Amino acid sequence: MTLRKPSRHRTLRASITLLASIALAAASAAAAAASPAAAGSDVRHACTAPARPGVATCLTLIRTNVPQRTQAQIGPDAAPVGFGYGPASLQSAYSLPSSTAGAGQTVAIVDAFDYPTAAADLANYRSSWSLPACNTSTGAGCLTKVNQNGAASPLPAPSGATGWATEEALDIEMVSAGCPNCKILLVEANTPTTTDLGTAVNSAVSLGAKFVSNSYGSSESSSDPSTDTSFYNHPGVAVTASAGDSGFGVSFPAASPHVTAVGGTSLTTASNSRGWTETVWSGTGSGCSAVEAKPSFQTDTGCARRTNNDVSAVADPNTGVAVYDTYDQGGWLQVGGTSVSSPLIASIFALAGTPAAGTYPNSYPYAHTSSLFDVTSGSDGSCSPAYLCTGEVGYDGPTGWGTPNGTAAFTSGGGGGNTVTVTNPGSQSWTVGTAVSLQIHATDSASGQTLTYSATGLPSGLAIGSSSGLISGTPTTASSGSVTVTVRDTTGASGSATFSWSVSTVGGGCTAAQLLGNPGFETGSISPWTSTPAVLANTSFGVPAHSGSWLAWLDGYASPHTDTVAQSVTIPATCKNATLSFWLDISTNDPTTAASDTFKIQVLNSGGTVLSTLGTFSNLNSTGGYAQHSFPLTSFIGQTITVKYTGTETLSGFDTSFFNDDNAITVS
Ligand SMILES: [Ca+2]
Ligand SMILES: [Ca+2]
Repeated sequence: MTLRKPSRHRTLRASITLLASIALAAASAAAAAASPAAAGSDVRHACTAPARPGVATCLTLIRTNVPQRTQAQIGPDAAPVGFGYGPASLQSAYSLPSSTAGAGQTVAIVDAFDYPTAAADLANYRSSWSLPACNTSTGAGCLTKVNQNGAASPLPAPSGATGWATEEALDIEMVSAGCPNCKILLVEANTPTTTDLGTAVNSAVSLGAKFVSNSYGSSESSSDPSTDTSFYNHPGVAVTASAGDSGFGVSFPAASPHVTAVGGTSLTTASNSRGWTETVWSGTGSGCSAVEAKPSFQTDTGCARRTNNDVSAVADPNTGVAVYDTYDQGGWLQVGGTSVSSPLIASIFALAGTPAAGTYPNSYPYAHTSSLFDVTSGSDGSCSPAYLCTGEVGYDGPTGWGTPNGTAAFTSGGGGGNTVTVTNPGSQSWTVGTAVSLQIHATDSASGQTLTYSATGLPSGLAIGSSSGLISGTPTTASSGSVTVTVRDTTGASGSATFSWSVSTVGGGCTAAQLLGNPGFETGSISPWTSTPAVLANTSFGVPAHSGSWLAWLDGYASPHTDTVAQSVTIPATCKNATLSFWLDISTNDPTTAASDTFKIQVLNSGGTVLSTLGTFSNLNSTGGYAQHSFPLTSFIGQTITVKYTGTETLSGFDTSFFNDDNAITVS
């Protein structure tokens, strides 16, 4: 007998765990080794000085192959053509309520040095794109400039040839594009040191801004956590920061667990219902922080510390935006970099409304993941695990949970986005003194959620495992009532199921027994089970048994395949209780978006007709090890039945193995 199945794929947790543990080192190494700001062809950095310890650089990239034009060359009050996206395109791409929302809100922009022509350039940007002019009675669309201490004077020295004026032009114009009704507070730090920029952030918050954008960064440092505490920890304020323009690697302050880390995409028009499509911009920063703690709302498993990013928006200079800067540029120019996406996201937070006091708005998108456009392709480098640098379904490093689809993902009120579904196990009838084992099953519409189980109305002697969902124990007294199981995810979304549960003192009607033969496959042969070929397996294959060394291994071929294993029993008519239980380990690398591969538990009569499907598990139910499941067979007392497990694999290139062991049909 040939037992080994060399062609079979093995999605084994041992190797996954190993990858996760080396990922941190790999991510840190990659960040450290990231080449200094490779801007690519036809692009140059607006800020000429690169970041160095304690000094940030701005994150704007200027297209050098798009000739700059004065407003006079384009025509008075005319919108520029050929310089990248303007407000209408950005509002369309992200479904923004820009014309109706944002009144009364102030978005602060923190940058270094003075931008002397800021007010005039902004007025020209707004008029050429037909945005309303500054309303001096309401402040809508108006610019206020202050120094890093929040005072109107003295302003810092003009930016000169440092390039920061272009950064400031981009920032205030992106706020205008996203939120034309917002007031804009430009806080100008004396220099781009961490301390000066951080002081400017604190002044912005002191002046009442609930939205603060930071389009700058530097590489991580061991002092970042204390810098974060001093300058970037502002509950009730949406603080955003650019993820960086040097590809895979983490930038500060984007790495702060209190800041919304904003990644970058390539944005192009498309003939789909949205009219737009996005991929990861290859230049965006992302990855696993070397020093910052993981915020509670992040549940990705490939990074033990803060993962960047949270959300994203357009940043690719090749799909960049039009900016007007007459101070150190030639008027209209096309720019990119994550300096585009940070102020844009800050303006969308402003459209969404004032953040709730005491909350960290960077957690909001995690509670509303379905209100973002998921970006699923492209990458910003090489890394492991791949999601830290690769666009994937659901959360990924470069784009976070995705790009804005309206403002819902930027509002407080956790739980609005996810749906938790609890499978109702049906009415339960048990007897005093008989051990109970009932697994509650639940699924979440969002991936990567940790579920917490609780129950009310359980008979005395029983309890539910808060992380396992297994109701176990031994009932101590007769009772009858209803049980409600509630399952909650990390965003606060919850679902519940209510079912009746009776405990009787009536003893068994037949001799207590276990009816299945070879229940744990330890005879080393399949009999008296029947199965499709190559289901009997041994731990020497590298697959796990629940006990002993033998098990049933269904599927795991990474191609469409069906395996079955079945056994017939007769449940004596004199019995009052009959329960099927078994252990199941679901090992999978399928996408977590659909129940692609399934394990079905059915009862058939002796003629082969399905009498009942007791339950179905799928790749979505993988718990990282064996879990016990049980189903009542009370309605089949007195019958000869076949219990049949069917494992069905539907995807090519992804494999799911269903490991089954230690089956039992107990009667009494
Ligand atoms: Ca994604
Ligand atoms: Ca076994």
